[in-house]
Amino acid sequence: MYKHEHRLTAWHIGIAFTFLSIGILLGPFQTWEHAGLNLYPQLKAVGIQSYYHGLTLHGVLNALVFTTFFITGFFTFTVAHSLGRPMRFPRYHTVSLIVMVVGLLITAVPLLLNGATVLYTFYPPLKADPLFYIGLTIVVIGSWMVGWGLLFTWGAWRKDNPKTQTPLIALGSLITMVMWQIATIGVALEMLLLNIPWSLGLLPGTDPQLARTLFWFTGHPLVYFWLLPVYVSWYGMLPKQAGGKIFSEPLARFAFWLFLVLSVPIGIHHQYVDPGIPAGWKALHSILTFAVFFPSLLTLFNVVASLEIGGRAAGGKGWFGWIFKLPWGDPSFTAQAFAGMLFALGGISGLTNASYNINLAVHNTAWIPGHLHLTVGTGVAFSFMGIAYWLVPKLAGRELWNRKVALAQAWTWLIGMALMSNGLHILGLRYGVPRRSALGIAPYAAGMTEWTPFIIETAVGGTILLISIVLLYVNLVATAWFSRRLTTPIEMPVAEPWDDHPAPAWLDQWRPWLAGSLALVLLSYGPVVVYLLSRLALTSPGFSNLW
Ligand code: CU1
Repeated sequence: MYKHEHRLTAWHIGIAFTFLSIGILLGPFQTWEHAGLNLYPQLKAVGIQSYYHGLTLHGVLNALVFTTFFITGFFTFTVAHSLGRPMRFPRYHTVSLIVMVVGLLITAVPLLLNGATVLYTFYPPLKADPLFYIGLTIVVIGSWMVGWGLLFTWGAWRKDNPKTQTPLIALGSLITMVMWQIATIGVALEMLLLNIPWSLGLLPGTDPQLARTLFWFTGHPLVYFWLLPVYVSWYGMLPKQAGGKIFSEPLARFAFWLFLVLSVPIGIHHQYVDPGIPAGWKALHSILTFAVFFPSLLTLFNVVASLEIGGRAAGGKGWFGWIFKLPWGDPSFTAQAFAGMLFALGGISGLTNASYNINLAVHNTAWIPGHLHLTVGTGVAFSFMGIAYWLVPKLAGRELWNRKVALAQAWTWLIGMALMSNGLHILGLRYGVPRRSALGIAPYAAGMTEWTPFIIETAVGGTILLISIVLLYVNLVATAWFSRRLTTPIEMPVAEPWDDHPAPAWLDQWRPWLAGSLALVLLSYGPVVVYLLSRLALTSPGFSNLW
């Protein structure tokens, strides 16, 4: 059953982890550089030309390539299994995968050759080779195609099941892909109207303010594109893995719909210090950002309550005793539970970032990478690793190679990331240490002895994370090719609702939520984009490879 879907998922996820291996291994070198151990001259032997070249590969491969390929693969799996039917157009999904791979290969050429050292946000006036922008655009188009294919499949299912409520796992997956369609309008416009013609020499210059605004139109909901697949797992699968049930399934559905409505119209919280955006719009996006914290709190409450059901079913007593009864010997559960714990802290630092005035203290400081390593680097990536601990064995038809190695990987990620992000948060908040920078060679960093303990903490964390990365890859490679064949097949874990109150009908209707989403996008961005277009100035030259 689902042979084609499983093969597609295996390719998506295999490509995701392959490219992640390059990006993730470059991370620890940055922390060592800050601590005075500059290995970038040695990295030239493998083609990494500079700190910034390595930093760009780290960001693009981890945050853009790994996430996108993992998500499209994971959702091909979840939608097929949750709806209980194969893809409506199987060959079309092969074509979508090929489109994504072609885009990735086009992106990879300038990226690996130091022709696109513009970091993963590719802020103009930093200017990359046109192939970088063209390739990334094609990857996004391929991801749209996957999303359309999933919707076609759902449409066929709906026709056969007109009265049935869409299963939660399929619904969460589909809402994520629809949100992604809306979210990527911004970066599509940035690429097609500004970056691509500009890098081809067809425009006299670019307008960085407009480009950045279009980027963050996509750049903020991008974090929900990363996160919602994790929520699909935390709501739909993790309670089952913990022996529990979903505390409130209707509440889970409600949270997904709220994310559809609130993910996009808040991107300007990344632009509080941009001079070209009127203050009132910054305030509106700030308020809406606090609104999107609401479904995150619902999720925290609902997921923890669902796990508590499992802990109590296993005999856990008292306020906290149930926690110890959770399946801490299962690496898939443990990685995702740890990811959730660190992610909660990342949510709190996210509230700090979202606060208009407090943001000024941490903007462009090391606090920000501290925050994003707790969110995308842990809440998301660590959860994807946890999912891989059951999904890769399932797809390979082999047992997880070594459960203890996987548990050691989870513990080292927890400890390494706690140290590294703590160091970065303090460096940014207390000392204003800038983000993105090669601190080891920065003249202003010389003699800053107060920074030293936290820079060392960061480097120790980075080194522990390196150990974790090695443990992860040894296990995944061994599981995929060398481990023992499965004797009993692995099924996708599907959590049942705790009580059998069905979700109300308004939680299974697309129209009101889509209308709300589009209305808020128009309200929050329409006037800003019109304002920026009325002042369009294609005057900025491009800067490339200054390092
Ligand atoms: Cu954001």
